[in-house]
Amino acid sequence: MDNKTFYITTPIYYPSGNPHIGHCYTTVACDSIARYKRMQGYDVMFLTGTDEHGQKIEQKAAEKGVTPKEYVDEIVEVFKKLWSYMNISYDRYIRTTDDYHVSAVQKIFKDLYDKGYIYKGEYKGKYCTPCESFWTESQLDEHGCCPECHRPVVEAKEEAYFFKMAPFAEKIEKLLLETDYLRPKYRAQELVNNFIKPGLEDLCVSRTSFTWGIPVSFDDKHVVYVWIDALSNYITALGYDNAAYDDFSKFWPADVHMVAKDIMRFHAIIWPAMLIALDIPLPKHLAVHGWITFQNKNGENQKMSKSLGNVVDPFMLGERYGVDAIRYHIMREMALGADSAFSNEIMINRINSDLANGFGNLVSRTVAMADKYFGGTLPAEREVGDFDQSLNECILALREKVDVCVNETRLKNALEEIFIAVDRANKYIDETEPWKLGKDESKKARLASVLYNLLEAIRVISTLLSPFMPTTMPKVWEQIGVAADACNYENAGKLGVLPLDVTVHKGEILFPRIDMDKEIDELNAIIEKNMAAAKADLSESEKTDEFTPDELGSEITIDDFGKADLRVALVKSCEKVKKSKKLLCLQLDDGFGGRQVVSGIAEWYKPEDLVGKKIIIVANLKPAKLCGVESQGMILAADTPDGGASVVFPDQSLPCGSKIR
Ligand code: ME8
Repeated sequence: MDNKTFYITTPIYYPSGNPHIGHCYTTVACDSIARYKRMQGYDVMFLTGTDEHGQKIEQKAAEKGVTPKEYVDEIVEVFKKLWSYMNISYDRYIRTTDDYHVSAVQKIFKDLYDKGYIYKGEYKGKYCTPCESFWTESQLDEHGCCPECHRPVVEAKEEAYFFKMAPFAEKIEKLLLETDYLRPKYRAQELVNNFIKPGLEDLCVSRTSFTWGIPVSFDDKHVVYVWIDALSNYITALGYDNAAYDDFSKFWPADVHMVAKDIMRFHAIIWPAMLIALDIPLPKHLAVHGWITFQNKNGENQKMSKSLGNVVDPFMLGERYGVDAIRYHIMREMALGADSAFSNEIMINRINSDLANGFGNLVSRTVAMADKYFGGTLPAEREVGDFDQSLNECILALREKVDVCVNETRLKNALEEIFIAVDRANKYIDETEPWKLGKDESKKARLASVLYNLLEAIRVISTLLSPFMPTTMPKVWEQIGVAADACNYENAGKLGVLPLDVTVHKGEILFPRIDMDKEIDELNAIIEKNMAAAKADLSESEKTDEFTPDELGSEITIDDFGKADLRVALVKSCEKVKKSKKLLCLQLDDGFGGRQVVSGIAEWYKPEDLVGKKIIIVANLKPAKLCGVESQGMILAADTPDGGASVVFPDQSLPCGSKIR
């Protein structure tokens, strides 16, 4: 396998906030593949980095009163610290502010311009500031918002350079539909239908409205706008158009670019178009995974978002459960293509069942029995028996099964295969009942065989697990008495590697069992604290930036709406409803003699916040009793991003009883 190379990349992340478990997913997945390929003997280049230009960074730095570079420098350190904490074995880290990248992007831009693929024009369109993306009217979602993040877009118009997309449409359609570039393949048709069939729009590739970017070398009023800068990282980091590195001919084309679905379009359409224009061979695979969403304590799935304070902090999880358990959980949960909800319950169950009870128990039981019955060193005698063949066949077939899954970037399936073997080995213990063999002096040879088979199974399993959980497996090797260098890829394909008289060493518990109830209470307390802190920390613009509204309700007619009688009313007095933490009782002047309304807003409003204010009520709602108190209608309030309520205050000069239509 000499001279075989393998090049894998993560996206380059925006250092516009601290990294979270979502960033970890792609990075840990790429790291595991990179480690697996190294174990297979490949010469691997694993690239990650940060995408440091753009308006958002410029704005955030200004809010903090620092330069954009100072701002990104600080966050890049947190990314690097996290990658080292998570045991990420990247070979190269690119920052788009690195000089060599800057000058290479300028050359690439000029090259595309000289070839006639970039031209100057004027951009008029819908612009999503958080995503830094222009969209056409037809691409907006059903609410007229950004189709990626569903936040509002603004009209934008400015002189800009454009990258012609039409010349590449046919080739890209073929790439998507007729090759296995895109994984999972089922997303190809959706891309072709949404973007290629309606006619590929030219891409805006420069901006004049901000300065934090790479200047266009021949027109310095413009900075290169996001995607040409960002996507080029995959080749500049190898030395394309620069002298900082000399690895382009060795590693290009990339074997795997891994990204989440939010940036699939850019990697599936724009990146191939750029490469075709530059006459560069296309990468082999684009692996697209879904989003990690967050399941809150009420069991609802929410997008992970800074303003919700629910971004799961990988440092905190690592401290509590160990980095390898976190690595295992995120890879085991996330299937290629599909979203996956991050829930603390699922994570703890997974750690307990697979790692503590499954693999951890297999190792500790086996080592403990070798210690108990043979003082740690197996005797050389052997006796073959029932179930040996079935276990050994399962273990011998494992490496190839895992190879296939890793080659197809299906890491969840790779781990599933490995844990089928773990279960098989645990079942072998139940089948062979070594504790019974241990009581009978005449069964010592059989007992030695059983334990040896188990140790061999553990050796193969732990070798194949080591790219996924690189910290724990060397501890396993220590316990089963095998040298780390014997736990290599070649040996993972055969049995009989351990010496017959192998000596085990009892060690620490690999994955301690977690007390679910205690942990969940503690984690919920941490999340609530984080949510409050996140809310206090965010700037006003960010609070609304990150908010995703609920789905729109189903259509109603004007007559349906007319049934609701909405009126302006004045809060004359207000008090808490006894025996209820949530309810306030409001006495209102509704312009018709007054009424009493009970509202579940006590968590967010004190009575004195409301007295003297005009509000809006649903005046013809059938009266109901809440906590025994009659409510004649309800008051209007909006959901807030943190799950609270915000009362709607109309123009305060409106008379009581004014109808709202
Ligand atoms: O898009 N679930 O950077 P970015 C799963 N700079 N993956 C997630 C995730 C989540 N909740 N959140 C983030 C950019 N990711 C550009 C990329 S590449 C030339 C330029 C991961 O910081 C996922 O891999 O917004 C996603 O594609 C990437 O972070 C986006 O990171």
